[in-house]
Amino acid sequence: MGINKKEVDYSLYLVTDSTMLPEGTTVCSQVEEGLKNGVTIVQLREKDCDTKSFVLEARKVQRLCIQYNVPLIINDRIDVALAIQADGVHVGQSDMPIPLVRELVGPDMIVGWSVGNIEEVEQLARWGPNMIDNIGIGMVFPTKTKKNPKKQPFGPQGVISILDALEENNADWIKTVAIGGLHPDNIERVLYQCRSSNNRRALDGIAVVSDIMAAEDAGFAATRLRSLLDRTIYNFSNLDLSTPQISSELIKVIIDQVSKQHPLVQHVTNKVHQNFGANVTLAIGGSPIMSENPDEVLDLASVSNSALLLNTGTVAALNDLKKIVHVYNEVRRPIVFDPVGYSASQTRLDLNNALLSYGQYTCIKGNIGEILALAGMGVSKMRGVDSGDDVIDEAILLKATRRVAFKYKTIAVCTGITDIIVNGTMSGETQLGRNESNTNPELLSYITCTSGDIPIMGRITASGCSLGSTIATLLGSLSIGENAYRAVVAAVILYKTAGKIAANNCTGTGSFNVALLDELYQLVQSNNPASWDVTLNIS
Ligand code: TPS
Repeated sequence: MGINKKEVDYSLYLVTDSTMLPEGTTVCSQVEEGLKNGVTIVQLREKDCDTKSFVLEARKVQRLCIQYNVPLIINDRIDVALAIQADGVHVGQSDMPIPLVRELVGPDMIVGWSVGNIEEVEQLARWGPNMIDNIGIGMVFPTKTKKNPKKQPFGPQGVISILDALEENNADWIKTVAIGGLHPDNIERVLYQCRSSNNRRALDGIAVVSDIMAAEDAGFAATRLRSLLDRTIYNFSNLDLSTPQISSELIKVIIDQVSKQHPLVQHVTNKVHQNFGANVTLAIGGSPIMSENPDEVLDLASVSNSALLLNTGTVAALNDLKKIVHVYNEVRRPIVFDPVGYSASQTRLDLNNALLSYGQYTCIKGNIGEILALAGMGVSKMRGVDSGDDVIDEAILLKATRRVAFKYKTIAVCTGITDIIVNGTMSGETQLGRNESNTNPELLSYITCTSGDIPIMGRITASGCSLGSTIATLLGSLSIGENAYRAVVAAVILYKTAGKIAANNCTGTGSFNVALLDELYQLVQSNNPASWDVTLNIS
C-alpha cells in the first residue's frame, strides 16, 4: 500500500464485473487496457466468487495497479482487502456498518460508500472526516449491471441534491463520483450539470462498470471516456454561451440573420399551439415543421440551421421525445424547452422531469408558475397550464429564474408583465472537484424586459407558447460559434414589442391574434430595434 489517500485521482473510476466480459478477455486484460488509457482508480467487485478465487484475482489486479501507480479498492470484502493490503474498500448500504469497517481497516485505508439520499450524507457528516473518504453517488441513470437495484435512477438533479447536502453539512473532505448508466453520450452532460447550487462543488469523477468491462475494445472505451473527462467545455449546441453586451445594433444583426438563414424549426408542441406557432415562425422568417416522429428527427436536425422547440403541453410518448432530444444534443443544435404546466399533474411532472434529466437545453422558458415550480420554490401543484395572475415580488422571481438557469445550466426565461432572462450556462464550462472561489449563482447577471401589462396576451391561446417558437427561430438562425444569449434576448424583445403594438391596434381578442402576426412580420421586415418601445434593465 503506497498510496496517499488524500491525493487520489478519482476522475475515472473503473469498477469490475466478470459477468459481462466479451469473449477472449479477462478481468485483468480489461483492467490493464483501462489502466493504459486513463483509468485512475480500480475497484474489484465480484458478487459471486469464492474467497480463494477472489484473493487470487485480487493479487493479479493489484500487481497491475501497482505497475500503473493506481489505487486498488476491494468491494464489500473487508477480509480480502486486509489480506492483500489493498488501498481501500468500498461498501454499499447493506454491507458491513461503516464504523466497524473503519475499525477493521484502520485510519489510512480509503473507505468508500454508496450514497443515494440526503440522510446518508447527514450520517457521514455526523461521523466526521475520519470515517468515509469518498462516495459513489447513484444510480444516475438506469443500468443493467446491478441485478436488483434498491435505488431508482435519479438523474443529474438527484446528484445535485447530494452535492448540495455535502455542502450544507460541511463535508468538504468527501470526494465524489457519479455512477450508474454512465456512457459517452451522457457523461459530458452529467459532468457539466452536476454542481452544487452554491457552485463550489463539482464531481471529482465518474465511475463505470459496463462501459469498459463489457467493451470489445476496453482500451478504446477508456480513451474515449478519458477524453470526455479532460474537456473543459461542453459544446452542447456549438454556440457561444457567454453573456455579452446587448445593443439594438446587435439585435438588428440577429433579426437579419433569420431572414437570411430561414432556420428550420422543428416543433414538438401541443395541439392548440401548432397552427399559431407555425404562423409565428413563418411571420418572422423561419421555416416551421410540426413533427413528433423520431424516425425523421436526424434528417431535420442535421440541416445547417435547425432548432427544436419542445413544448410539453400535450403529453406525448416519452420515448419518442427522448429520442428527439438525444438527436438534437448529438448534432449539437439548440433546443428550447417549454415545460407547460410543469407540475399541474403527476403525469406532467414525471414527463417534464424525465426530459429535464435526459437532455441539455439551450433555453428553458416558462411562465411565473412554471419557473417557480422548476426552481423548487412554487406551490406543489399548479392550477393548470394558463399563466396565472398571481402577483409575485420581482426579487423572488429573479431568484427563481437564476435558480432554474443554474440548475439546468441553461438560459432561463421567466415570462410575465416583466420578462426575466438569466444565462446560467456558465459558458459551457465543466470542472472537477471543489473550488471555494467559483462564481456565486445567486449573483448571476440578468436582463428584464417590460413594456407594461398586455393583458390581452393571456386571452388568446398559444401566445406564451409562440414566444417559444420565436426564441427557437432566432436560435436556429445562429451558426456555429454565434452567441445564444443575445438571440434569446432579441426574441423576447421582438415578441414583447409586437404584443404591445398589436394590443394597441386591435379591437378584441380575434383581431389581436391577427395583429400579433402582422406586427411580428412588420417588425422583422423593417428591422429597426432602436425604435422598439420596451424597457430593458441590464444588470
Ligand atoms: C464507487 N453501484 C452503484 S450503480 C452500480 C454499482 C456497482 C452499477 C453501475 O454499472 N459507487 C462505487 N462503487 C460501487 N460498487 C457502487 C457505487 C455500487 P454501469 O456503469 O454498468 O451502469
